[in-house]
Amino acid sequence: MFRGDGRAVVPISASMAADDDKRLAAEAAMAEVVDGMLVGLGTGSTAAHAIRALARRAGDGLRIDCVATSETSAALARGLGLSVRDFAAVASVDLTIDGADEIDGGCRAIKGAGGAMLREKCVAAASRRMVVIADGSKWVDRLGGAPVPVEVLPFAHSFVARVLEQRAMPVLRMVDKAPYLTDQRNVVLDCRFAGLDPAADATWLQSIPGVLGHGLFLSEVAAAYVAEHGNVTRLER
Ligand code: ABF
Repeated sequence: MFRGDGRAVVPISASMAADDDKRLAAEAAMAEVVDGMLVGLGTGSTAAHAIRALARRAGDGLRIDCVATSETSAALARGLGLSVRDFAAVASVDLTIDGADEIDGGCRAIKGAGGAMLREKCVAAASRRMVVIADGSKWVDRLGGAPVPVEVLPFAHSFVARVLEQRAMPVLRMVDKAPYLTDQRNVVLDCRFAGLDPAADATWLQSIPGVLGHGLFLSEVAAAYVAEHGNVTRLER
């Protein structure tokens, strides 16, 4: 394509635009980071932008400590020079910045496409404030278009799958032709609900023996920074 002045116009691919929006959302959330904070690091590509932004600020003198929601994020953070503490030795976190698969206008989210939802929920629950960062494709009117990831004890996998079939279609997450294993060595059943009732289904999931975690975050998220076509919208709970 050429513009009127004859200069070539290279169309930006949708994925490049989405990644720019992810980076923009991550940068916007940096406004909430204060010197001396213990910061929870999320998991996924959007959270990775936040980790890189935090590392740049730490390099410029920002004094923060971190805890991570996955081994992957811990490795990325340490590789960038951030101090990452063992969450097992931490009672509370000042601010957690994490991604999401879906976020609605009331700051309720579906998370876990990255498989880290159990640790993410523990860190989110321990956080004084938890914010989501996302590109515009994650902002929905109603949760449930995305599957709800459920972390399941391998010992109980078949039993839990049978129970989940009462309300959802559970699919065992696979990678390289083998069951995907979380950092805790559990399996993940991605559950598509025909008509998700977030509150009722979260309670139901938690009641099933063998379910160790799920991706419905209905009360943890205080705010969200959603970037779309270069513009950031801040959602407040
Ligand atoms: C993690 O990041 C998960 O909870 C969520 O599913 C995922 C989103 O990944 P991405 O930012 O790469 O879209 O927080």
